Amino acid sequence: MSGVKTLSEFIIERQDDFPFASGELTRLLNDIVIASKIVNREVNKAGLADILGATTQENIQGEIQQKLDVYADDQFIAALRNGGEACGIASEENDDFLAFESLRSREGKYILSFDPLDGSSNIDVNVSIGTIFSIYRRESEVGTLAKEADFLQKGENQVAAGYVIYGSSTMLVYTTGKGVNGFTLDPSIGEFCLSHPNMMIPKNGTIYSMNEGNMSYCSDAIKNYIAYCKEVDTETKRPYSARYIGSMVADFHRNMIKGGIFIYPETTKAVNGKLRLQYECNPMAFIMEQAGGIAHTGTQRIMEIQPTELHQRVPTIMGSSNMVEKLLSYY
Ligand code: P6P
Repeated sequence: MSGVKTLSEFIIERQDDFPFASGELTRLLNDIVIASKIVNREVNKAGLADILGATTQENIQGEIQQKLDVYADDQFIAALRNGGEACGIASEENDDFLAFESLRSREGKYILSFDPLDGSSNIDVNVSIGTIFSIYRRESEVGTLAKEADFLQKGENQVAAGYVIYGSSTMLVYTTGKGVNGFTLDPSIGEFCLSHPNMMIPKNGTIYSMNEGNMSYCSDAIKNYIAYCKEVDTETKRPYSARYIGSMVADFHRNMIKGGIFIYPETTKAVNGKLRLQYECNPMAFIMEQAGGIAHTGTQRIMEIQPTELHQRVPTIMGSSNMVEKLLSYY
Protein backbone atom coordinates (compact mmCIF):
# COMPACT_ATOMS: atom_id res chain seq x y z
CA MET A 1 0.00 0.00 0.00
CA SER A 2 2.18 2.82 -1.26
CA GLY A 3 1.62 6.11 0.57
CA VAL A 4 -0.78 4.69 3.14
CA LYS A 5 0.50 4.78 6.71
CA THR A 6 -1.22 2.48 9.20
CA LEU A 7 -1.76 3.44 12.83
CA SER A 8 0.68 0.77 13.94
CA GLU A 9 3.38 2.15 11.62
CA PHE A 10 2.62 5.69 12.79
CA ILE A 11 2.87 4.82 16.49
CA ILE A 12 6.18 3.00 16.02
CA GLU A 13 7.50 5.88 13.90
CA ARG A 14 6.48 8.35 16.63
CA GLN A 15 7.60 6.08 19.47
CA ASP A 16 10.02 8.70 20.78
CA ASP A 17 7.15 11.19 21.14
CA PHE A 18 5.92 9.09 24.04
CA PRO A 19 8.15 9.81 27.02
CA PHE A 20 7.76 6.32 28.43
CA ALA A 21 8.77 4.55 25.25
CA SER A 22 10.01 0.95 25.18
CA GLY A 23 6.91 0.04 23.13
CA GLU A 24 4.47 0.46 26.01
CA LEU A 25 2.22 2.95 24.22
CA THR A 26 2.35 0.89 21.06
CA ARG A 27 1.04 -2.16 22.90
CA LEU A 28 -1.50 -0.15 24.89
CA LEU A 29 -2.95 1.61 21.83
CA ASN A 30 -2.98 -1.66 19.92
CA ASP A 31 -5.05 -3.20 22.71
CA ILE A 32 -7.51 -0.34 22.26
CA VAL A 33 -7.45 -0.77 18.47
CA ILE A 34 -8.28 -4.46 18.74
CA ALA A 35 -11.29 -3.76 20.95
CA SER A 36 -12.47 -0.88 18.76
CA LYS A 37 -12.39 -3.09 15.66
CA ILE A 38 -14.50 -5.71 17.42
CA VAL A 39 -16.95 -3.07 18.66
CA ASN A 40 -17.05 -1.53 15.18
CA ARG A 41 -18.03 -4.90 13.70
CA GLU A 42 -20.97 -5.20 16.12
CA VAL A 43 -22.04 -1.54 15.79
CA ASN A 44 -22.18 -1.96 12.03
CA LYS A 45 -24.61 -4.85 12.32
CA ALA A 46 -26.42 -3.81 15.49
CA GLY A 47 -29.70 -3.96 13.67
CA LEU A 48 -29.16 -7.59 12.78
CA ALA A 49 -27.81 -9.10 15.94
CA ASP A 50 -29.70 -9.37 19.17
CA ILE A 51 -27.73 -6.48 20.66
CA LEU A 52 -30.07 -3.65 19.84
CA GLY A 53 -32.11 -2.09 22.55
CA ALA A 54 -31.69 -1.91 26.26
CA THR A 55 -30.87 -4.29 29.04
CA THR A 56 -32.82 -4.30 32.26
CA GLN A 57 -29.75 -2.91 34.03
CA GLU A 58 -29.02 0.66 35.10
CA ASN A 59 -25.48 2.01 35.32
CA ILE A 60 -24.27 4.23 38.15
CA GLN A 61 -25.53 7.20 36.17
CA GLY A 62 -29.03 5.81 36.51
CA GLU A 63 -29.08 5.28 32.74
CA ILE A 64 -30.52 2.10 31.28
CA GLN A 65 -27.56 0.23 29.82
CA GLN A 66 -27.88 -0.51 26.14
CA LYS A 67 -26.86 -4.04 25.17
CA LEU A 68 -24.10 -2.64 22.98
CA ASP A 69 -22.81 -0.51 25.91
CA VAL A 70 -22.23 -3.63 27.94
CA TYR A 71 -20.79 -5.51 24.97
CA ALA A 72 -18.33 -2.69 24.23
CA ASP A 73 -17.37 -2.42 27.89
CA ASP A 74 -16.59 -6.13 27.99
CA GLN A 75 -14.45 -5.93 24.85
CA PHE A 76 -12.30 -3.05 26.08
CA ILE A 77 -11.84 -4.58 29.52
CA ALA A 78 -10.87 -7.94 28.01
CA ALA A 79 -8.40 -6.37 25.56
CA LEU A 80 -6.77 -4.26 28.27
CA ARG A 81 -6.68 -7.07 30.83
CA ASN A 82 -5.11 -9.45 28.30
CA GLY A 83 -2.71 -6.78 27.00
CA GLY A 84 -0.95 -6.44 30.36
CA GLU A 85 0.14 -2.78 29.94
CA ALA A 86 -2.72 -1.45 32.08
CA CYS A 87 -2.99 -2.26 35.79
CA GLY A 88 -6.62 -1.18 35.89
CA ILE A 89 -9.50 0.66 34.24
CA ALA A 90 -12.40 2.92 35.10
CA SER A 91 -15.43 2.88 32.84
CA GLU A 92 -18.73 4.72 32.60
CA GLU A 93 -20.39 1.32 32.75
CA ASN A 94 -18.82 0.18 36.01
CA ASP A 95 -19.62 1.68 39.41
CA ASP A 96 -16.05 1.36 40.69
CA PHE A 97 -12.62 1.10 39.07
CA LEU A 98 -11.31 -2.34 38.19
CA ALA A 99 -7.80 -3.32 39.37
CA PHE A 100 -6.52 -6.19 37.21
CA GLU A 101 -5.22 -8.88 39.52
CA SER A 102 -2.80 -10.95 37.43
CA LEU A 103 0.88 -10.63 38.33
CA ARG A 104 1.55 -9.30 34.80
CA SER A 105 -1.14 -6.62 35.04
CA ARG A 106 0.06 -5.54 38.49
CA GLU A 107 3.32 -4.65 36.70
CA GLY A 108 1.35 -2.49 34.25
CA LYS A 109 2.41 1.17 34.38
CA TYR A 110 -0.82 2.71 33.04
CA ILE A 111 -4.45 3.13 33.91
CA LEU A 112 -7.27 3.97 31.52
CA SER A 113 -10.57 5.73 32.03
CA PHE A 114 -13.02 5.23 29.21
CA ASP A 115 -16.55 5.54 27.97
CA PRO A 116 -16.89 2.37 25.93
CA LEU A 117 -19.85 3.56 23.89
CA ASP A 118 -20.72 7.22 24.26
CA GLY A 119 -24.03 8.38 22.85
CA SER A 120 -25.43 4.87 23.03
CA SER A 121 -29.01 6.13 23.27
CA ASN A 122 -28.52 6.81 19.54
CA ILE A 123 -27.67 3.20 18.65
CA ASP A 124 -31.22 2.20 17.78
CA VAL A 125 -31.70 5.23 15.53
CA ASN A 126 -28.47 4.66 13.60
CA VAL A 127 -26.76 7.88 14.66
CA SER A 128 -22.96 8.03 15.08
CA ILE A 129 -21.65 6.92 18.47
CA GLY A 130 -18.16 6.64 19.88
CA THR A 131 -15.61 5.35 22.35
CA ILE A 132 -13.58 7.83 24.42
CA PHE A 133 -10.38 6.86 26.27
CA SER A 134 -7.90 8.55 28.57
CA ILE A 135 -4.50 7.12 29.54
CA TYR A 136 -2.53 8.03 32.68
CA ARG A 137 0.67 6.72 34.17
CA ARG A 138 -0.22 5.05 37.47
CA GLU A 139 0.76 6.89 40.68
CA SER A 140 0.65 3.76 42.84
CA GLU A 141 3.65 1.45 43.12
CA VAL A 142 4.27 -0.84 40.13
CA GLY A 143 3.70 -4.44 41.20
CA THR A 144 0.73 -3.59 43.41
CA LEU A 145 -2.99 -3.42 42.67
CA ALA A 146 -4.19 -0.15 41.12
CA LYS A 147 -5.48 2.34 43.69
CA GLU A 148 -8.31 4.89 43.50
CA ALA A 149 -5.82 7.78 43.42
CA ASP A 150 -4.56 6.43 40.08
CA PHE A 151 -7.98 7.24 38.61
CA LEU A 152 -8.42 10.65 40.22
CA GLN A 153 -5.52 12.47 38.53
CA LYS A 154 -5.97 15.87 36.92
CA GLY A 155 -6.51 15.89 33.16
CA GLU A 156 -3.17 17.60 32.66
CA ASN A 157 -1.52 14.35 33.82
CA GLN A 158 -2.87 12.41 30.84
CA VAL A 159 -0.17 10.79 28.70
CA ALA A 160 -2.55 9.98 25.86
CA ALA A 161 -6.22 10.38 24.98
CA GLY A 162 -8.41 9.57 22.03
CA TYR A 163 -11.78 8.68 20.62
CA VAL A 164 -13.19 6.27 18.08
CA ILE A 165 -16.19 7.48 16.09
CA TYR A 166 -18.40 4.81 14.55
CA GLY A 167 -19.98 6.91 11.82
CA SER A 168 -20.13 7.05 8.01
CA SER A 169 -16.63 5.69 8.42
CA THR A 170 -14.89 4.53 11.58
CA MET A 171 -12.11 6.82 12.74
CA LEU A 172 -9.65 6.81 15.61
CA VAL A 173 -8.31 10.22 16.68
CA TYR A 174 -5.67 10.47 19.40
CA THR A 175 -2.95 12.56 20.98
CA THR A 176 0.07 11.87 23.17
CA GLY A 177 0.66 15.56 23.69
CA LYS A 178 2.45 16.10 20.38
CA GLY A 179 -0.51 17.12 18.26
CA VAL A 180 -3.62 15.27 17.11
CA ASN A 181 -3.81 12.71 14.32
CA GLY A 182 -6.82 10.95 12.79
CA PHE A 183 -6.94 7.47 11.29
CA THR A 184 -9.73 5.99 9.17
CA LEU A 185 -10.47 2.27 9.29
CA ASP A 186 -10.06 0.63 5.88
CA PRO A 187 -12.37 -2.39 6.20
CA SER A 188 -10.76 -4.04 3.17
CA ILE A 189 -7.50 -4.47 5.10
CA GLY A 190 -8.77 -4.09 8.68
CA GLU A 191 -6.27 -1.32 9.41
CA PHE A 192 -6.67 2.24 10.68
CA CYS A 193 -4.84 4.40 8.11
CA LEU A 194 -3.59 7.98 8.60
CA SER A 195 -6.21 10.22 6.98
CA HIS A 196 -6.16 13.41 9.07
CA PRO A 197 -2.56 14.30 10.02
CA ASN A 198 -1.94 17.17 12.47
CA MET A 199 -5.58 18.01 13.11
CA MET A 200 -6.13 21.64 14.17
CA ILE A 201 -9.58 23.06 14.94
CA PRO A 202 -10.26 26.34 13.07
CA LYS A 203 -9.95 29.35 15.41
CA ASN A 204 -13.33 30.58 14.20
CA GLY A 205 -16.48 28.68 13.38
CA THR A 206 -20.13 29.22 12.55
CA ILE A 207 -21.61 26.19 14.33
CA TYR A 208 -22.90 26.11 17.89
CA SER A 209 -23.83 22.77 19.41
CA MET A 210 -26.01 22.61 22.53
CA ASN A 211 -29.26 21.00 23.67
CA GLU A 212 -31.37 24.17 23.64
CA GLY A 213 -34.18 22.26 25.33
CA ASN A 214 -32.29 23.06 28.55
CA MET A 215 -32.20 26.81 27.87
CA SER A 216 -34.76 27.73 30.56
CA TYR A 217 -32.43 26.23 33.17
CA CYS A 218 -29.23 27.88 31.90
CA SER A 219 -27.28 30.86 33.26
CA ASP A 220 -27.59 34.32 31.75
CA ALA A 221 -24.09 33.89 30.29
CA ILE A 222 -25.25 30.92 28.21
CA LYS A 223 -28.57 32.56 27.28
CA ASN A 224 -26.79 35.74 26.19
CA TYR A 225 -24.18 33.87 24.17
CA ILE A 226 -26.76 31.74 22.35
CA ALA A 227 -28.71 34.95 21.63
CA TYR A 228 -25.46 36.39 20.21
CA CYS A 229 -25.10 33.32 17.95
CA LYS A 230 -28.60 33.97 16.59
CA GLU A 231 -28.19 37.69 15.90
CA VAL A 232 -27.96 38.84 12.28
CA ASP A 233 -24.50 40.22 11.55
CA THR A 234 -23.10 39.43 8.12
CA GLU A 235 -19.62 40.67 9.05
CA THR A 236 -19.25 37.94 11.66
CA LYS A 237 -21.25 35.42 9.60
CA ARG A 238 -24.09 35.35 12.13
CA PRO A 239 -26.61 33.86 12.70
CA TYR A 240 -24.51 30.73 13.19
CA SER A 241 -25.88 27.27 12.44
CA ALA A 242 -27.24 25.10 15.23
CA ARG A 243 -26.06 21.50 15.01
CA TYR A 244 -26.68 19.03 17.86
CA ILE A 245 -26.37 15.29 17.35
CA GLY A 246 -26.66 14.33 21.02
CA SER A 247 -23.58 12.16 20.76
CA MET A 248 -20.56 14.02 22.19
CA VAL A 249 -18.01 12.26 20.01
CA ALA A 250 -19.96 13.12 16.84
CA ASP A 251 -20.57 16.77 17.81
CA PHE A 252 -16.94 17.14 18.92
CA HIS A 253 -15.51 15.54 15.76
CA ARG A 254 -17.62 17.70 13.45
CA ASN A 255 -16.36 20.82 15.22
CA MET A 256 -12.76 19.59 15.02
CA ILE A 257 -13.12 19.46 11.24
CA LYS A 258 -15.38 22.47 10.55
CA GLY A 259 -14.84 24.68 13.60
CA GLY A 260 -17.54 25.32 16.17
CA ILE A 261 -18.41 25.32 19.86
CA PHE A 262 -19.90 22.48 21.91
CA ILE A 263 -21.69 23.43 25.13
CA TYR A 264 -23.10 21.24 27.89
CA PRO A 265 -23.28 23.78 30.73
CA GLU A 266 -24.31 23.77 34.34
CA THR A 267 -28.07 24.31 34.76
CA THR A 268 -30.40 24.80 37.69
CA LYS A 269 -31.41 21.15 37.11
CA ALA A 270 -27.82 19.86 37.00
CA VAL A 271 -25.39 22.21 38.72
CA ASN A 272 -22.39 20.35 37.29
CA GLY A 273 -23.86 19.70 33.88
CA LYS A 274 -24.11 16.15 32.53
CA LEU A 275 -20.78 15.10 31.05
CA ARG A 276 -18.31 13.10 33.11
CA LEU A 277 -14.90 14.57 33.82
CA GLN A 278 -12.68 11.50 33.76
CA TYR A 279 -13.85 9.67 30.66
CA GLU A 280 -15.60 12.30 28.54
CA CYS A 281 -14.35 15.81 29.36
CA ASN A 282 -10.67 15.30 30.21
CA PRO A 283 -9.77 13.14 27.20
CA MET A 284 -11.67 15.43 24.85
CA ALA A 285 -10.11 18.48 26.52
CA PHE A 286 -6.61 17.06 25.95
CA ILE A 287 -7.39 16.53 22.27
CA MET A 288 -9.08 19.93 21.93
CA GLU A 289 -6.15 21.84 23.47
CA GLN A 290 -3.64 19.89 21.37
CA ALA A 291 -5.67 20.90 18.31
CA GLY A 292 -5.47 24.60 19.27
CA GLY A 293 -8.93 24.86 20.81
CA ILE A 294 -10.13 25.63 24.34
CA ALA A 295 -11.77 23.26 26.87
CA HIS A 296 -13.32 25.08 29.83
CA THR A 297 -16.10 24.82 32.41
CA GLY A 298 -16.97 28.53 32.27
CA THR A 299 -14.95 29.17 35.40
CA GLN A 300 -11.80 27.08 34.87
CA ARG A 301 -9.78 25.04 32.38
CA ILE A 302 -11.13 21.49 32.44
CA MET A 303 -7.73 19.80 32.66
CA GLU A 304 -6.85 21.74 35.85
CA ILE A 305 -9.73 20.28 37.86
CA GLN A 306 -8.69 18.00 40.73
CA PRO A 307 -11.13 15.07 40.47
CA THR A 308 -12.76 13.96 43.72
CA GLU A 309 -14.87 11.08 42.46
CA LEU A 310 -14.77 8.67 39.54
CA HIS A 311 -18.04 9.68 37.87
CA GLN A 312 -18.13 13.36 38.69
CA ARG A 313 -19.70 15.69 36.17
CA VAL A 314 -18.44 19.10 35.04
CA PRO A 315 -19.89 21.89 32.91
CA THR A 316 -18.38 21.61 29.43
CA ILE A 317 -17.50 24.23 26.84
CA MET A 318 -15.15 23.08 24.09
CA GLY A 319 -14.26 24.34 20.63
CA SER A 320 -12.78 27.02 18.41
CA SER A 321 -10.75 29.39 20.56
CA ASN A 322 -12.36 32.61 19.35
CA MET A 323 -15.86 31.20 19.89
CA VAL A 324 -15.11 29.89 23.39
CA GLU A 325 -13.42 33.17 24.36
CA LYS A 326 -16.53 35.05 23.21
CA LEU A 327 -18.73 32.82 25.39
CA LEU A 328 -16.39 33.20 28.37
CA SER A 329 -16.68 36.99 28.00
CA TYR A 330 -20.33 36.62 29.05
CA TYR A 331 -19.40 34.94 32.39
P1 P6P B 1 -28.67 15.24 26.17
C1 P6P B 1 -24.72 10.84 25.57
O1 P6P B 1 -25.63 10.30 26.50
C2 P6P B 1 -24.02 11.99 26.25
O2 P6P B 1 -23.30 11.54 27.35
C3 P6P B 1 -23.11 12.69 25.26
O3 P6P B 1 -22.58 11.84 24.29
C4 P6P B 1 -24.01 13.74 24.63
O4 P6P B 1 -23.29 14.89 24.22
C5 P6P B 1 -24.98 14.08 25.77
O5 P6P B 1 -24.98 12.96 26.66
C6 P6P B 1 -26.38 14.33 25.27
O6 P6P B 1 -27.17 14.69 26.39
O7 P6P B 1 -29.11 15.63 27.56
O8 P6P B 1 -28.59 16.44 25.25
O9 P6P B 1 -29.46 14.11 25.56
